[in-house]
Amino acid sequence: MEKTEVLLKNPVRHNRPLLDCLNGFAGDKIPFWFMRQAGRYLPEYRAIRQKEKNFIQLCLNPDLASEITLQPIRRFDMDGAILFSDILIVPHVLGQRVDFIESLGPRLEPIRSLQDLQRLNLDRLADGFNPIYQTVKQTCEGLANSKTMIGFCGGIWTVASYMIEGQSSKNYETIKRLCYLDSPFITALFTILIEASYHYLCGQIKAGCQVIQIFESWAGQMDDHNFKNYILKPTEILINRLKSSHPEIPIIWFPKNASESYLHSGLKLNIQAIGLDSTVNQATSRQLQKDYVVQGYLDPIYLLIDAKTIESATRRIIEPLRLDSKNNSRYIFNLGHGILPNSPVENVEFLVNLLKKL
Ligand code: 1CP
Repeated sequence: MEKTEVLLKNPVRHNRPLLDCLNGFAGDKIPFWFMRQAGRYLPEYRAIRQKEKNFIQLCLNPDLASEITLQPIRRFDMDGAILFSDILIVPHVLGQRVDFIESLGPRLEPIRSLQDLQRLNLDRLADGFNPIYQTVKQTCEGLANSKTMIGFCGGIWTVASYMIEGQSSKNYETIKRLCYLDSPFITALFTILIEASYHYLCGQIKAGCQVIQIFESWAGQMDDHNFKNYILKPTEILINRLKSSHPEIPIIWFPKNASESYLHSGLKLNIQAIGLDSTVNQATSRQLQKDYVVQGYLDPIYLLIDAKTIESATRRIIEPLRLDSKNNSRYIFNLGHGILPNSPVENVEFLVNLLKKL
């Protein structure tokens, strides 16, 4: 049994390989799960989606959402189940209008001024998130003892970018302008989002989540100065609050396309693991592994190709990471981003069988 310095204070072995790895206990297999492991590539997901066409309503339906969370586990037996929900549930519950439009993605009524912030209301959180907590409870009831229940929220910057831009953005013009001008509106919006995300994560933990992942999907957008001020700082506040109330819960932070900026920032977040995207270079991933468990980072495009190509790419990623420089197991396999909807199920199955053998 190996212990490492990223350990939480008094870690306990739970015989859940994913959770144990995050707590510094070695196992004989590489734990794995996939971002967007529940979703449109699965026929059983598409069948449920036919019944509930409104994506937000789907996320707020505990029977359907817990069923969807469990679908990939039943089929592939991953080590972690990630709550089926979305990062944009937070603005929805705060009172912003959010619609998911088929083939277009999310559309939000933009919030861009202090006055617009009056449309948001923190009092709605207690009731608004309840169906999601119920989903967590129901999912945990259906999970084997060896599995780890993963809760999540979006990073403050990433969620704010959708709230301000109103949709997926090409160049983040509006939010960047506001940040570069040090707008008091940004400070006020971030304060609300930190508060809402903190309460949301605490509720997920109370309902049964054992690990939290923070998805900072649009982290790779800023220069060093702004990365520090507008991405790292709000993340640090959220993480420190969560750590002071829930020191035992490991946190995985996924700063997409920004692990190098993080490495060179001089700041260290109180996290146990860092999620790596597909562009990270091997030297960076090895360097980060000195301080954290690393998770990642097969490019999901490989799953669109064939078994032979998947196998060689997977082995290439795993080999340098499966043991760190001190021979400890500090590695969780994942993709570098979410599974794509057109991934053939048999390719996912091939990857899973390969991972179970390695
Ligand atoms: O059925 C459908 O058409 C909906 C597709 C879908 C799904 C399955 C969306 C819309 N969200 C989700 C689920 C989801 N989203 C999960 C569930 C758990 C899992 O299996 O992993 C999680 C964790 C998310 C998180 C999420 N939503 C992120 C962060 C991770 C990432 O992919 O970078 C982001 C950026 C979103 C926004 C979002 N949700 C959905 C869409 C189409 C988008 C926009 C993506 C973009 O801007 O490009």
